Amino acid sequence: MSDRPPAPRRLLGQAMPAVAGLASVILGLGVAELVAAAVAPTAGPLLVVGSQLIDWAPAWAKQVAIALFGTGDKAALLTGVGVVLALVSAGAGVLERRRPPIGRLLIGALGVFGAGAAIARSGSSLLDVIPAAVATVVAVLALGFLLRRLAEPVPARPVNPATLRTAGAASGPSTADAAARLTRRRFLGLSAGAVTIGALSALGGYALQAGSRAATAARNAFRLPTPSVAAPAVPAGAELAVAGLTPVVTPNADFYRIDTALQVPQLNPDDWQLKITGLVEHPVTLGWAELIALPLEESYTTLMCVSNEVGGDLIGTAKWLGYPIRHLLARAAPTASADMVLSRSSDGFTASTPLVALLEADRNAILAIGMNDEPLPAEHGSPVRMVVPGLYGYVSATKWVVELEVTRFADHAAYWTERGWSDHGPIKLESRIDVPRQGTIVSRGQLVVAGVAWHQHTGISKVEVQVDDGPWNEATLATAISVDTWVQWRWTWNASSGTHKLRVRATDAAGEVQTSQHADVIPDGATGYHEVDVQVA
Ligand SMILES: Nc1nc2c(c(=O)[nH]1)N[C@H]1C(S)=C(S)[C@@H](COP(=O)(O)O)O[C@H]1N2
Ligand SMILES: [Mo]
Repeated sequence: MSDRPPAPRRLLGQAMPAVAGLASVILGLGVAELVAAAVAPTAGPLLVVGSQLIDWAPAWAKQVAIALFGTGDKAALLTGVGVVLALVSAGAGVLERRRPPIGRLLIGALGVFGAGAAIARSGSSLLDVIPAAVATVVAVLALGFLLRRLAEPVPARPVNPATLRTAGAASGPSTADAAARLTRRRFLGLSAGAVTIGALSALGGYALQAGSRAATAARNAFRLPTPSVAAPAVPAGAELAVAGLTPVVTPNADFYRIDTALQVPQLNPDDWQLKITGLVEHPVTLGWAELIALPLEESYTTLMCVSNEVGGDLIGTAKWLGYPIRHLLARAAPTASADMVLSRSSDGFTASTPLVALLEADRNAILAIGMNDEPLPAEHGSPVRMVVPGLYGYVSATKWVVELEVTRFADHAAYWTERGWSDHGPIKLESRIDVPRQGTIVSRGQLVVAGVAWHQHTGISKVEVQVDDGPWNEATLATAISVDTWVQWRWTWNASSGTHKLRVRATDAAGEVQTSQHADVIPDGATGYHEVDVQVA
């Protein structure tokens, strides 16, 4: 006779680890939804994986899914993800029981996949990997815990002598059976507990994320209104077509992002309101429906961060769609004593913008709702942000803006001003070399040197390049989109062997020559010449 347990018991022996795998993953995913609600409300692992699969799926697969499931294709996808996940989790339990730590490694692999999906989404931040990481850690620990409970038999309770008499000699298999039953019962109780906690956390987390989901849905459903003033087409000569040179218009996905928001605010446009308060004759309240019905204007503006080092990349250009702030301020009628507008975001950030900069008819200060023909992305301030040509972002470009308080520099300080930065922040004249990159080895002869230069709201008239300590050579300027944008430049260098230093400087349309004086980014922006060292072979 074989000493293998009978078939049903063998099956039970397999089923328990499978239950452990399932219960662990349900607990992990549930807790992750709760964590997501707190740190990254759009990064719950299931939805993230689902939406990435949609993005990654080839077109034919999407066609097949739509043909099979119609408008239920998303639900079918999530069900599919759930079924695959359940099978893998159960498998992980069984494998872990047989060959530890393979099961836990399998769960770890699922976690890496989930984290990868979270970070692959456009506009994602490092915080978005936290839910997947939490799910993985919780599931791995729970699996180890549950399987250990299965491996350690519960000692059978001391036997009641009465039972002993009736049952005869209660030794051998029957005690072992009783112990096994107890062990199983305890294990199943713990697994049920894990599933319950997981399900409740998932429900709670999901409920807490409802606001963010609604905001995302509203943003996705929104179509930008037709501008009443369209931006002129980007001039044919704006793009110099040099490999490695920064494109003149920055795609949203590549646009730098700077803010103090640990978690990107998820505002529902339908609930958005802007209040104009403070030193005004008529306080104004503007709702979303009213804003998008106003005659909106398109314009190209290069936005820049005061923290951009010389040669840095915290700068980008977009086509913005918005409404001139001066018209709204005209409605509010600022009083004569006012000289500043303190804009406030939904998350408490503030920026101090000179009132005149917002009132000037020739400076395109706008409340923007569109960025490069798309509704403003969440991380760039959805649904509404400010864009003011010529001023660093920290004093002008308030994202998720909900209030404009008309006030005086003497009475109020903004977020960064309280932290040592200047209360005024006009952008400084600067230029940058993009090609060749620092430290590259290039070959002798004709070599294209190229980059960008900017002095928003003034424009650039000249760019010059210097090799080592030689003469300044005038570069060819591309056609600027407008004085509010950067401009590309190029210069052809007849490179001779050796190590060389390239240096760039710009002159603006007012005749100011860029200063060579090095200044730190704090308190009001860096200056100095950008230099690149190359080795010519
Ligand atoms: N609400 C809010 N708006 C903000 C900030 C912020 O921290 N919070 N940072 C400002 C700074 S310092 C810059 S440089 C720009 C950057 O805008 P971007 O992230 O869209 O590139 O946003 C500005 N608007
Ligand atoms: Mo900034």
